Amino acid sequence: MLIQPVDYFLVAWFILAFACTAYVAIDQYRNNPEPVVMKWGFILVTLYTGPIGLLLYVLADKEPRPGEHEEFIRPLWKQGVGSTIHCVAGDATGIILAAATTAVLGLPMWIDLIVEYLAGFAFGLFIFQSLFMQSMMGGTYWENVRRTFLPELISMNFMMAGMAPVMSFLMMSRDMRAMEPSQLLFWGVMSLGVTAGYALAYPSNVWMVATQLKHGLMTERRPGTRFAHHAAHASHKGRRHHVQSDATRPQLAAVGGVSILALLIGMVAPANWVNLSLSARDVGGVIMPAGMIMDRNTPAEAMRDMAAADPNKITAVHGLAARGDQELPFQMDGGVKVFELSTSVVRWTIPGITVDAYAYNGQIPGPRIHLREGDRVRIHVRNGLPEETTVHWHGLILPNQMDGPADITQEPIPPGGAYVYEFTVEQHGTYLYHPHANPDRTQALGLYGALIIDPARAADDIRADHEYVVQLQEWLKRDGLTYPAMPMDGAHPNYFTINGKAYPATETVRMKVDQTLKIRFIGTHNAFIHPMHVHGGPFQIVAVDGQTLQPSARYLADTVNVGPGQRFDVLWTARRPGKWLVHCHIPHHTSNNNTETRGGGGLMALIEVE
Ligand SMILES: [Cu+2]
Repeated sequence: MLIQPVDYFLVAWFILAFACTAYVAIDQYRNNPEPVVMKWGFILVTLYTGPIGLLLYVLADKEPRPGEHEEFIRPLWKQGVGSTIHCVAGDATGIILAAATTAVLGLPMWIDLIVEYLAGFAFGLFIFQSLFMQSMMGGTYWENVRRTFLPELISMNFMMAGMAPVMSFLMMSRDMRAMEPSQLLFWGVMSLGVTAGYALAYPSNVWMVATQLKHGLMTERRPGTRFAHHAAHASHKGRRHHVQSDATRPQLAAVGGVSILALLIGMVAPANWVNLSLSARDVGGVIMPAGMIMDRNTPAEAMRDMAAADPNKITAVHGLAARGDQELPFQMDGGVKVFELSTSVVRWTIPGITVDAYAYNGQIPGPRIHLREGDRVRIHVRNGLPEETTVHWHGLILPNQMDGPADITQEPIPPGGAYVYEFTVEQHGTYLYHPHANPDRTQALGLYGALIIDPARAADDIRADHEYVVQLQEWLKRDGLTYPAMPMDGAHPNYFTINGKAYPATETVRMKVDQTLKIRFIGTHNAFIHPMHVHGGPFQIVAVDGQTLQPSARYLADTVNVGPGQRFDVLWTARRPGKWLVHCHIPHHTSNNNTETRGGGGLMALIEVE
């Protein structure tokens, strides 16, 4: 699926590459007196490098006018082009086939590189070089394998020295779809790698042609073919002759030695920066947030943890009108309240932007579970996420196996799996539920909801004329993708929501002078302590973490620090008419990606008092 700008570029690039390849193929066979092996060399290299291959063909090999091919291809730089072409055609084909195979097999990147080198070398030596040399110099196939071993080694070393770092850095960079042969990005990296390999191998090929270790382009005018009658005009009739190279041993040792050095640097140096022990299967084509610190020790699990929610897994799209925190209906089963919760990936409007979120019952926040002290409840949880989950009932006294911590009190619920939680509600007050399987990622992507428990005794109820549940969340939306926001480099949030909406889309509480409002602040978010502030005079803090404070312990304040997992029930009285703000006092959290709309953004809502 096309989910990043580079994807559109790659589609255009490959269309162009196929068009260039078609042109080179047709022109080579129709109009150009090259031997077959060389024709195929240009066709393959054009397939891998698109317009660059076409350029090389037209400038160095395409016969400009009938009968001029022999003269046209004679300059050393063109012979160098041809020599590099038939090296790269074989080497790159071997490397690309090996890369696709090792990716599918799930081998680590460093083994990939070694297999690719061997495959590229074998392909180049046994197919392109030897066949080419045989067609040019005659002799047996194995004589030519022996004769071409050293030139092939030098050329392949430089080729891989250019291609290996391109593959290592780009495959193990932010967008790891580059490791998946099923993705266009993989083929884009291969194309860029072949181009880099060609550029690095070219100078050594020019030298090898100059010293007659290799030959580059040729003209083949077989009698009976359409090119034959031009042969008479050509001043140079073919080059089928055996030449002894004039390269000296010290020269060969120096060039060979430098090629080996370049190869080692190209293969090994990237390991200083990227983790070459990972395989395509380990990282699964995930995309990392920009600016995230990834080093040579970053494990695949850490990458998967920080990766963007996969837009391909979205099952529903919700517009601005959709609201979360809807009270969850239940069915009675012999005195047990039975609830249904299911997780899935949805696209949710904040607004202004959408986030690709993990949701309970398709809502952000998840549906409100409204219970009564003494209730027996059963909650069926179905997991529609592409990863494991569990549910933790934050703050509740319940049997240990109902508590939710994955791998501690229960097996995590696998994708497609289910689990049943059942317990008796012994408390009352403001609570929350959230996943306890990798909450670092899954809660940050939207899995949380309010648990509101009414007291059994009316005397325990602290009533107000209006009630407002405030669930906080931090989001990181960048490059069209939603990453789980985390308090770490590259993962800091840039959007903030109250009940799944950022100001000015947050709801407005409407009340009259002298009426009271009970705000239940819930720390459903993961990273920050949000100092939640109400304008228009102080509120009274009446309950903390679901525990009602004794009247003597209640106190007035106008700002309360709401950390992850904390709850504060506060009573606020409308003293004066007007528009009074509820907002976080970290001003960055009242902006939407550093912009303000109608006086703010993010963690901000209005109380309108008449
Ligand atoms: Cu804040």
